[in-house]
This record gives sequence, C-alpha cells and structure tokens, in this order.
Amino acid sequence: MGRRKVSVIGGGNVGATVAQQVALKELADVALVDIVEGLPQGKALDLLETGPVEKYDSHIVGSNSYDVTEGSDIVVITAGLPRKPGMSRDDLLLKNAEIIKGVVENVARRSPNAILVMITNPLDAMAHLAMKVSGFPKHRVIGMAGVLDSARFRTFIAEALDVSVENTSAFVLGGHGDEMVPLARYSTVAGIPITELFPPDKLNAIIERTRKGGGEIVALMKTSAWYAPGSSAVEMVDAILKDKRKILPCAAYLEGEYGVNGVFLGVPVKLGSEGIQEIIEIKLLPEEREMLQRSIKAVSELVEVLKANKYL
Ligand code: TXD
Repeated sequence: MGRRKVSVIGGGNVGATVAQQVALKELADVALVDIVEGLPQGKALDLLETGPVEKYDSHIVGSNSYDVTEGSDIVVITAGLPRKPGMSRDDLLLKNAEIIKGVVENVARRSPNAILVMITNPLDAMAHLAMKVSGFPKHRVIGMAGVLDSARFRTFIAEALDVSVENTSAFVLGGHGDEMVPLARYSTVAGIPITELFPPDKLNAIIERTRKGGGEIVALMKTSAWYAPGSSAVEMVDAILKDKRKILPCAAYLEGEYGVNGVFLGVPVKLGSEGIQEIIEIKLLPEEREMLQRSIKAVSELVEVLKANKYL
C-alpha cells in the first residue's frame, strides 16, 4: 500500500503552510508547485529537512512542473494573488481567473480522480471556474472558507466568554465575502446557543468582526492571513483522507439546496473519501434567509462577470 499524495499549487504563504501541516500530521506525501523558479524546490527541501526533528516521514518535493503532481489524491489550489490593503476579495477576480484556469487544466489532466480543494480568492467564483475547467463532478470540487470563517467566529466567542476554544462550535453560511452569514442560533458553547450567552449588541459586534476578520488581518500585515487558512484547509484534507464523514462548512456547488441553483456557496457538508458526501440543509428564519440572499447575490455577480469574460 503506497502513501497518499497531496499536491499543493502555489507555494506562497497559504500553500507552504498547507504543505507543512500535511507533513506534520503525516497525512500524505506532498508535491508543491509554483511558477517562481527555485521557490517550491527550496521550501520543499526545507520541509523535508524538518522531518527528522518533527519525526515525520512524509516526502515533500517542489517543482515548477506539474509532472510531480501526477496521480494526486487531493490537490489544494492556492495559486494566485492575495489581497492588499483596501482591496476586496472580488478585486482579484479576473487576474486570479486566468491563473486558476491554467492551473486547473494542468492539474486535472495529471490527476483525473483527484479531489480539488480550492483556496484562491474570490473563493466561490474560483471554485466554480475550477469545476468548469476540470470537468470534475461537483462532489470533487470543494472550496475552503467556512472552516476558516467559523474558526474566526469561534476565536472571538471563546475570547469574549473566557472559555476554551474547544467548547465552541460555530456556523457560517454563504459566500466567502463581507456578506457571509455567521449563524448565531446554530453556534454554541458547550451545546448552549450563543444567543443565550451574549446580549444582542455584543453578539452583533462579534458577528461583524467575523465578517471582517480577513480584512482585519490584511490591514495589520498588508497581505492576507495564512496560518488559520492553511490549518483550515488541512482539516478538510484530513477529513477526506481519513474518510471521517465530518460535517464542515465548505463551499459546494448547489443545485436546488437552500433554494439556490448553479452557484458555489458555503453550506454544511459531510466530507469523506468521495469528497462531498452530502449537503446538509438546515431550516433558516426569514431574516437569515434574507442575509443568505444578499450573499448569493454577491457571489452571482462575480459568476456573471466570469461568464461575460468567457471563463464560464
Ligand atoms: O479563506 C480563503 N479561501 C483564503 C483565501 C484565505 C487566505 C488567502 N486566500 C487566498 O489564497 C488569497 O486571497 C490568494 O488568492 C490565495 C493565496 O494566498 P497567499 O497568501 O498564499 O498568497 P501568496 O503568498 O502570494 O502565494 C501565492 C503563490 C505565489 O507563490 C505565486 O508565485 C503563486 O501563488 N502563483 C502561481 N503558482 C502556480 N501557477 C501560477 N500560474 C501561479 N501564479 C501565482
């Protein structure tokens, strides 16, 4: 029985973190690809040399060629531009679309059975493009955003109540943009809905901080986050490789669920060896439905721009 293989495209901040976490958890061997000459080779060698200290045997190879990705079980795609201060995720649309198109063509040809975990922003639109370009079935194209957005939500909840982050569970629905929908009713601390634990103004402040959580970090360090995004992607990789059937909020292609048709949107899904094994539908209150509609509208607008530019 051979080792599993995870390829990571884009050896920048998020990509290198994903490669490191996959190796640290000894989930698989890793192939790291980037267009910058020497960068993926150097980072891969550095990570390989970490193995004896951290006690992992995962093999890590870096290359500017996609040939090293051949036969991957999972391909995590982080290639593309990150945000700079003042930019929204949507400002990256056409530049990253061009990059993702090329990347996915190269990846899909060499790993026709892989599961794609998309990270590049604007996330939901890039996942849509990856599905189109790869021709992969919808259960094998999954966007990472919800795990990160809920991790941010959980961090702020735990901090405000001075409790362990392990006691928290949080739900964020919708697109990965400022219109995302943190669902307080379904977010709990030791099983207690947070609507019971916070006065409305405090709760609203936490929800608002979650929505702007990515931007808060961009404003501080002039580029986007990578530790929590990398770990979030690896939680998904772990659930898939171990066939955990774990319910996580992920961007999935919806065909009727939540009354949505033909767009990627963050929803609770069951992740296992097949990729998305089930989309979980939860009942929404009218005001939550309305917030979700706004998020759908924001994602659909980007999809329309991709269509107008012949990417979709
Ligand atoms: O929640 C989420 N989904 C996200 C998404 C959380 C954090 C970051 N998010 C997005 O991921 C971010 O907005 C970017 O679109 C991507 C990657 O962010 P990262 O911070 O890792 O950007 P870097 O450090 O600039 O790395 C990108 C790498 C860089 O090394 C480029 O040389 C490479 O991508 N790149 C390419 N690699 C291969 N092929 C092509 N064509 C290519 N173009 C750029």
